[in-house]
Amino acid sequence: MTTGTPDFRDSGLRFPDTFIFGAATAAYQIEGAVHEAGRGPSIWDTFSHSPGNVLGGDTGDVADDHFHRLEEDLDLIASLGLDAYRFSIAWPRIQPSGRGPANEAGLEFYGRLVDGLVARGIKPIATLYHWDLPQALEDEGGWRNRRTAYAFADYARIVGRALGDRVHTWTTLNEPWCSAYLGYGSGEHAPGRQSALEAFTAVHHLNLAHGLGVLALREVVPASARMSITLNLHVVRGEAEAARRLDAMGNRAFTWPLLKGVYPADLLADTRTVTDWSFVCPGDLEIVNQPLDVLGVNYYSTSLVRESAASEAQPAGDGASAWPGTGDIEWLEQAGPRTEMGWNVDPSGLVELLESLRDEFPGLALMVTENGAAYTDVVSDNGSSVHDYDRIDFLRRHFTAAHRALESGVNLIGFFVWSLMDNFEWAYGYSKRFGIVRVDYETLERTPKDSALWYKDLIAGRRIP
Ligand code: IFM
Repeated sequence: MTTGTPDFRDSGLRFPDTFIFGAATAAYQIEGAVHEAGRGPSIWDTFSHSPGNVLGGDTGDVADDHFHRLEEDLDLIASLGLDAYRFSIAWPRIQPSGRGPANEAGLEFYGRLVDGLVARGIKPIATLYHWDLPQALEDEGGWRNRRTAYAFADYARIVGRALGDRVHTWTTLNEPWCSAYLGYGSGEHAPGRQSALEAFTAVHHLNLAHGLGVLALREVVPASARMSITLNLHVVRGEAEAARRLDAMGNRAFTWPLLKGVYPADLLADTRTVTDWSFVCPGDLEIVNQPLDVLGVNYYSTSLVRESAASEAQPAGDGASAWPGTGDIEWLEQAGPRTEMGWNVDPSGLVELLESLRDEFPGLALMVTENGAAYTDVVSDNGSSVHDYDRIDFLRRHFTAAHRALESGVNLIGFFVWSLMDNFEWAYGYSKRFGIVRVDYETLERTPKDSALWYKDLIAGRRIP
């Protein structure tokens, strides 16, 4: 039964003692030290250093300098009382050119991170791929090339062998939608390619990499280790046919092969002028369809769409689009409030998404692996405090939404705030701050914002303050 205020601004709601409260980051967004300890170049190094790709010419060269501030950051994580910390491992730190033997210095860094978490009683949740593909693999075709999926499995095996006894949950990929459609469709993300065919090819090779990665991990990690993938699923509302098409391309292109072992027939039909999906080889879908212990869900906002009467259907051929072949679909302006990203704030979308996953995949454990917001911080005169009321309000509403999902029988086991600290927000560079901890990019000093203190309170009491 759903209770509480209609605007999701509840307080006092209690979460189960076993609920996992965490915060998340990703390697390229925080680590810096891109030329150190044997790390090879990634597609994001190349992309961010190519003029015009990232706002202000920002790069991840220094980022939050987390690589050099590991101990300080571990203490920061512990000071907030987090149950778990979700981080990603940079593939080019482990295999500088994407293949071959492990770079011991890279493994040593993540070993220290994992040990530091365990020593502080914090569960390590490791993502193997959060977009920083070794450039050498992109030079061989990147996710257009099936061999990249096999290289990913080798990489997963190396990392699993080194850290498998201490990592609580393994996430193969973060948001493969972004890797495929923004990386190869619209070109807004690295490697900046713009082709519908390449985007769909990348979708499948990422799905394949997930399956091969899980199989490789299972060879080397203890049976108790949990396997997952994180998807940014789209809550698409509005006209049914337009919503169906976007749901097929954005959501079911991943959930169905991963969880049912098939690509949706409507997706194959919708995209037939671009591809016959013959890059899906016999046996692939059995590999992709591995049992999952938990599905990670990243949620930020909703979309409202309708088919446009005005424009002719855009041929689903090549051209820059994150949603290839959907030029006839209009994305409608939605009611506010909005975050600094321009995304609408709608916690009801999170409930809707979690409930729809509960209904489609009964029993599957779910974890919100990212939720949070970019806002402009109000820093006190002496810099010692940061008042981010908007972010607290955003988080309150989304924790309330998560609680409502729990009440309605969703098997939701955890919630991770994006992000632990301000960081490199991809094509927006450092212009958007998602952190609950402020990073001063001049001094690299960290200051917990009011939202961090609010979250600490929440975790300590297992209830929304
Ligand atoms: O910063 C990103 C993160 O890397 C992936 N999910 C969305 C976040 C905010 O845009």
